[in-house]
Amino acid sequence: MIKLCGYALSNYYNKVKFALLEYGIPFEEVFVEPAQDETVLAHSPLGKVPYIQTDDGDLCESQAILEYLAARYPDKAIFSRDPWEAAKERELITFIDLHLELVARDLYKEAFFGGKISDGTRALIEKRLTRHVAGFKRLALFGPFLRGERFSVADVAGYLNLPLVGMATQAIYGRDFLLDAGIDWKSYVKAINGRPAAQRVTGDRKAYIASTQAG
Ligand SMILES: N[C@@H](CCC(=O)N[C@@H](CS)C(=O)NCC(=O)O)C(=O)O
Repeated sequence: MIKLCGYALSNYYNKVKFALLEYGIPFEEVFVEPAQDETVLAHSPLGKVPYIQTDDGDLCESQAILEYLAARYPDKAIFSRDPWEAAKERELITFIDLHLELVARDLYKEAFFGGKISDGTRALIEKRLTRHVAGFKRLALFGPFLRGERFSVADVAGYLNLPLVGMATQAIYGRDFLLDAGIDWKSYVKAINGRPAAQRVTGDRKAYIASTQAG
Protein backbone atom coordinates (compact mmCIF):
# COMPACT_ATOMS: atom_id res chain seq x y z
CA MET A 1 0.00 0.00 0.00
CA ILE A 2 1.12 3.55 -0.72
CA LYS A 3 2.62 5.34 2.25
CA LEU A 4 1.98 9.09 2.28
CA CYS A 5 4.71 10.81 4.26
CA GLY A 6 4.36 14.30 5.68
CA TYR A 7 2.17 16.09 8.15
CA ALA A 8 -1.28 17.60 8.35
CA LEU A 9 -0.13 21.24 8.41
CA SER A 10 1.37 20.99 4.93
CA ASN A 11 -0.85 22.19 2.12
CA TYR A 12 0.98 20.01 -0.40
CA TYR A 13 0.72 16.94 1.81
CA ASN A 14 -2.98 17.72 2.11
CA LYS A 15 -3.30 18.12 -1.65
CA VAL A 16 -2.12 14.53 -2.17
CA LYS A 17 -4.14 13.26 0.80
CA PHE A 18 -7.32 14.94 -0.46
CA ALA A 19 -6.82 13.33 -3.89
CA LEU A 20 -6.16 9.87 -2.41
CA LEU A 21 -9.31 10.12 -0.31
CA GLU A 22 -11.48 11.73 -2.98
CA TYR A 23 -10.60 9.16 -5.62
CA GLY A 24 -10.69 6.17 -3.30
CA ILE A 25 -7.06 5.04 -3.42
CA PRO A 26 -5.95 3.15 -0.28
CA PHE A 27 -2.98 4.63 1.56
CA GLU A 28 -1.49 4.92 4.99
CA GLU A 29 -0.13 8.08 6.55
CA VAL A 30 3.36 8.33 7.99
CA PHE A 31 4.14 11.39 10.10
CA VAL A 32 7.23 13.15 8.75
CA GLU A 33 8.19 16.79 9.26
CA PRO A 34 10.32 18.53 6.66
CA ALA A 35 13.99 18.44 7.63
CA GLN A 36 17.47 18.89 6.24
CA ASP A 37 18.78 15.67 7.68
CA GLU A 38 19.45 12.32 6.14
CA THR A 39 16.30 10.68 7.53
CA VAL A 40 14.21 12.88 5.22
CA LEU A 41 16.75 13.78 2.51
CA ALA A 42 17.22 10.09 1.71
CA HIS A 43 13.57 9.98 0.60
CA SER A 44 12.86 13.54 -0.53
CA PRO A 45 15.98 15.21 -1.95
CA LEU A 46 15.09 18.74 -0.77
CA GLY A 47 13.89 17.55 2.62
CA LYS A 48 10.33 18.60 1.80
CA VAL A 49 7.00 16.91 2.31
CA PRO A 50 4.99 15.29 0.92
CA TYR A 51 6.64 12.22 -0.53
CA ILE A 52 5.19 8.79 -1.07
CA GLN A 53 6.75 5.40 -0.63
CA THR A 54 5.73 2.73 -3.12
CA ASP A 55 6.97 -0.73 -4.06
CA ASP A 56 9.02 1.05 -6.75
CA GLY A 57 10.60 3.54 -4.35
CA ASP A 58 10.17 7.12 -3.16
CA LEU A 59 8.52 9.96 -5.03
CA CYS A 60 8.27 13.62 -4.01
CA GLU A 61 6.58 16.72 -5.51
CA SER A 62 2.83 16.72 -5.09
CA GLN A 63 2.05 17.16 -8.77
CA ALA A 64 4.40 14.35 -9.83
CA ILE A 65 2.65 12.21 -7.23
CA LEU A 66 -0.80 13.06 -8.63
CA GLU A 67 0.41 12.27 -12.15
CA TYR A 68 1.78 8.94 -10.94
CA LEU A 69 -1.50 8.09 -9.20
CA ALA A 70 -3.48 9.04 -12.30
CA ALA A 71 -1.34 6.75 -14.45
CA ARG A 72 -1.22 3.96 -11.89
CA TYR A 73 -4.99 3.98 -11.23
CA PRO A 74 -6.54 4.93 -14.59
CA ASP A 75 -9.95 3.59 -13.52
CA LYS A 76 -10.11 6.29 -10.82
CA ALA A 77 -10.15 9.06 -13.47
CA ILE A 78 -8.33 11.58 -11.30
CA PHE A 79 -8.01 13.82 -14.35
CA SER A 80 -10.94 14.04 -16.73
CA ARG A 81 -10.94 11.44 -19.47
CA ASP A 82 -11.42 14.16 -22.07
CA PRO A 83 -7.88 15.31 -23.03
CA TRP A 84 -8.84 18.97 -23.34
CA GLU A 85 -10.62 19.01 -20.00
CA ALA A 86 -7.69 17.22 -18.36
CA ALA A 87 -5.27 19.76 -19.81
CA LYS A 88 -7.38 22.62 -18.48
CA GLU A 89 -7.30 20.99 -15.03
CA ARG A 90 -3.50 20.82 -15.21
CA GLU A 91 -3.34 24.43 -16.39
CA LEU A 92 -5.36 25.54 -13.36
CA ILE A 93 -3.22 23.53 -10.95
CA THR A 94 -0.10 25.17 -12.40
CA PHE A 95 -1.60 28.61 -11.89
CA ILE A 96 -2.62 27.83 -8.32
CA ASP A 97 0.52 26.05 -7.16
CA LEU A 98 3.17 27.93 -9.12
CA HIS A 99 1.85 31.38 -9.95
CA LEU A 100 -0.17 31.99 -6.79
CA GLU A 101 0.87 29.82 -3.83
CA LEU A 102 4.59 29.61 -4.54
CA VAL A 103 4.74 33.41 -4.93
CA ALA A 104 2.65 34.06 -1.81
CA ARG A 105 4.83 31.58 0.12
CA ASP A 106 7.49 34.26 0.54
CA LEU A 107 5.01 36.11 2.76
CA TYR A 108 4.33 33.25 5.17
CA LYS A 109 7.32 33.92 7.42
CA GLU A 110 5.73 37.18 8.55
CA ALA A 111 2.06 36.40 7.80
CA PHE A 112 1.90 33.17 9.81
CA PHE A 113 5.12 32.55 11.72
CA GLY A 114 5.95 35.80 13.50
CA GLY A 115 9.02 36.60 11.39
CA LYS A 116 9.80 39.66 9.29
CA ILE A 117 10.08 40.06 5.52
CA SER A 118 12.02 42.87 3.86
CA ASP A 119 10.42 45.88 2.17
CA GLY A 120 11.93 44.63 -1.08
CA THR A 121 10.19 41.26 -0.75
CA ARG A 122 6.94 42.94 0.18
CA ALA A 123 7.01 45.14 -2.93
CA LEU A 124 8.15 42.38 -5.29
CA ILE A 125 5.49 39.91 -4.17
CA GLU A 126 2.78 42.55 -4.43
CA LYS A 127 3.74 43.24 -8.04
CA ARG A 128 3.94 39.57 -9.00
CA LEU A 129 0.77 38.48 -7.22
CA THR A 130 -1.28 41.35 -8.62
CA ARG A 131 -0.47 40.18 -12.15
CA HIS A 132 -0.89 36.49 -11.35
CA VAL A 133 -4.21 36.92 -9.52
CA ALA A 134 -5.58 38.87 -12.49
CA GLY A 135 -4.46 36.08 -14.82
CA PHE A 136 -5.98 33.39 -12.63
CA LYS A 137 -9.26 35.30 -12.56
CA ARG A 138 -9.42 35.12 -16.35
CA LEU A 139 -8.94 31.36 -16.23
CA ALA A 140 -11.01 30.07 -13.31
CA LEU A 141 -14.76 29.67 -13.80
CA PHE A 142 -16.00 29.43 -10.19
CA GLY A 143 -19.27 27.91 -11.28
CA PRO A 144 -18.94 27.10 -8.34
CA PHE A 145 -15.93 24.91 -9.14
CA LEU A 146 -12.83 25.98 -11.03
CA ARG A 147 -13.92 24.24 -14.22
CA GLY A 148 -17.60 25.04 -13.79
CA GLU A 149 -20.38 22.89 -12.37
CA ARG A 150 -18.30 19.78 -11.90
CA PHE A 151 -15.74 19.23 -9.13
CA SER A 152 -12.34 18.31 -10.60
CA VAL A 153 -8.83 17.59 -9.40
CA ALA A 154 -8.03 21.28 -9.94
CA ASP A 155 -10.33 21.97 -7.00
CA VAL A 156 -8.11 19.87 -4.76
CA ALA A 157 -5.31 22.42 -5.31
CA GLY A 158 -7.74 25.34 -5.15
CA TYR A 159 -9.28 24.22 -1.87
CA LEU A 160 -5.93 23.98 -0.14
CA ASN A 161 -3.99 26.86 -1.64
CA LEU A 162 -6.38 29.73 -2.36
CA PRO A 163 -7.12 30.35 1.34
CA LEU A 164 -3.38 30.66 2.04
CA VAL A 165 -2.98 33.28 -0.68
CA GLY A 166 -5.97 35.23 0.63
CA MET A 167 -4.94 35.06 4.29
CA ALA A 168 -1.26 35.84 3.66
CA THR A 169 -2.01 38.92 1.56
CA GLN A 170 -4.56 40.09 4.13
CA ALA A 171 -1.97 39.74 6.88
CA ILE A 172 0.86 41.53 5.04
CA TYR A 173 -0.90 44.19 2.98
CA GLY A 174 -4.11 44.63 4.97
CA ARG A 175 -6.16 43.57 1.96
CA ASP A 176 -6.93 40.15 0.56
CA PHE A 177 -5.70 40.21 -3.05
CA LEU A 178 -8.14 37.48 -4.11
CA LEU A 179 -11.22 39.07 -2.56
CA ASP A 180 -10.10 42.47 -3.90
CA ALA A 181 -9.94 41.02 -7.40
CA GLY A 182 -13.47 39.65 -7.02
CA ILE A 183 -12.40 36.06 -6.34
CA ASP A 184 -14.70 34.93 -3.54
CA TRP A 185 -12.55 32.09 -2.27
CA LYS A 186 -14.54 31.83 0.96
CA SER A 187 -17.73 30.80 -0.85
CA TYR A 188 -15.65 28.52 -3.06
CA VAL A 189 -14.17 26.75 -0.03
CA LYS A 190 -17.69 26.38 1.42
CA ALA A 191 -18.83 24.67 -1.77
CA ILE A 192 -16.13 22.03 -1.26
CA ASN A 193 -16.31 21.76 2.55
CA GLY A 194 -19.17 19.27 2.42
CA ARG A 195 -17.11 16.62 0.65
CA PRO A 196 -16.01 13.85 3.03
CA ALA A 197 -12.41 14.04 1.75
CA ALA A 198 -12.27 17.79 2.42
CA GLN A 199 -13.76 17.32 5.88
CA ARG A 200 -11.17 14.72 6.76
CA VAL A 201 -8.23 16.80 5.55
CA THR A 202 -9.44 19.96 7.27
CA GLY A 203 -10.36 18.07 10.45
CA ASP A 204 -6.93 16.45 10.61
CA ARG A 205 -5.19 19.80 10.07
CA LYS A 206 -7.21 21.42 12.86
CA ALA A 207 -6.54 18.48 15.18
CA TYR A 208 -2.82 18.73 14.43
CA ILE A 209 -2.76 22.46 15.18
CA ALA A 210 -4.70 21.91 18.42
CA SER A 211 -2.27 19.18 19.48
CA THR A 212 0.76 21.43 18.93
CA GLN A 213 -0.87 24.26 20.88
CA ALA A 214 -1.81 21.92 23.74
CA GLY A 215 1.65 20.50 24.01
N1 LIG B 1 6.58 21.77 -4.83
C1 LIG B 1 6.45 20.95 -3.64
C2 LIG B 1 6.32 21.85 -2.44
C3 LIG B 1 6.39 21.06 -1.14
C4 LIG B 1 6.64 21.99 0.02
O1 LIG B 1 7.04 23.17 -0.13
N2 LIG B 1 6.44 21.45 1.22
C5 LIG B 1 6.65 22.23 2.39
C6 LIG B 1 5.58 21.93 3.42
S1 LIG B 1 4.02 22.60 2.82
C7 LIG B 1 7.99 21.84 2.97
O2 LIG B 1 8.32 20.69 3.05
N3 LIG B 1 8.78 22.87 3.35
C8 LIG B 1 10.06 22.68 3.93
C9 LIG B 1 11.16 23.28 3.08
O3 LIG B 1 10.85 24.00 2.12
O4 LIG B 1 12.32 23.02 3.38
C10 LIG B 1 5.24 20.02 -3.79
O5 LIG B 1 4.36 20.32 -4.60
O6 LIG B 1 5.22 18.95 -3.14
